[in-house]
Amino acid sequence: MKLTFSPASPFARKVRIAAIELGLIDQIELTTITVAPGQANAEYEKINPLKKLPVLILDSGDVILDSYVIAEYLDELAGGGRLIPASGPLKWKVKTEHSLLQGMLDSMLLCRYENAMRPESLRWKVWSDDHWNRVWSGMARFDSDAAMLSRPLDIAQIALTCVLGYADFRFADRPWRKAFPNLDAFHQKMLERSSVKISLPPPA
Ligand SMILES: N[C@@H](CCC(=O)N[C@@H](CS)C(=O)NCC(=O)O)C(=O)O
Repeated sequence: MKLTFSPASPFARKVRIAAIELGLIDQIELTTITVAPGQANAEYEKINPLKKLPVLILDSGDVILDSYVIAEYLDELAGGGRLIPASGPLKWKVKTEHSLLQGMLDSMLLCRYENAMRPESLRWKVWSDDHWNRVWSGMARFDSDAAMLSRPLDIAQIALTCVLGYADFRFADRPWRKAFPNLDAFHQKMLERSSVKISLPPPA
């Protein structure tokens, strides 16, 4: 299998951590590609018309996207119910938390594209501030969720780790550790896992 990948992508990092935790990383070749808004990549658009990474390309040639669906596929390959509970109330809790975290990552990426890539004269600060506020509110919600922060590892915790890692990587001036000490402790604990440590984004 091949995974389209960038070391800076929090979505690709989520899949990489999941694959390591599931013992499947040796079956996956990481293929580094560059995608960015405003830049054509005709070859890659044939694989994913959305021109986003990651996608998982199976040996059969079939393509799986997006990052959550890839994680779900890998979880099933590893026996099922490992990072995504197979059934019951916890399944829906984890999936809902993951959706919230996915939205937070989307908002962070929009802020990044708006503030780093869009021509300065065209930037819409009210809009990017609104997206950052969604991220901050999401962090506050998880900071007060002791049960979520202390459960056995699942895909929502991996996604939260990727949110916090991306905040450090691209928004180093936002003091999330000071505002959310429980998230800080959670992040420290996650960093004890080699999957989390080796997948940290490169120095910005
Ligand atoms: N919902 C997608 C989001 C993926 C995504 O936004 N990836 C970013 C990289 S971190 C990307 O490919 N951006 C390129 C673009 O939007 O042009 C997933 O979970 O895989």
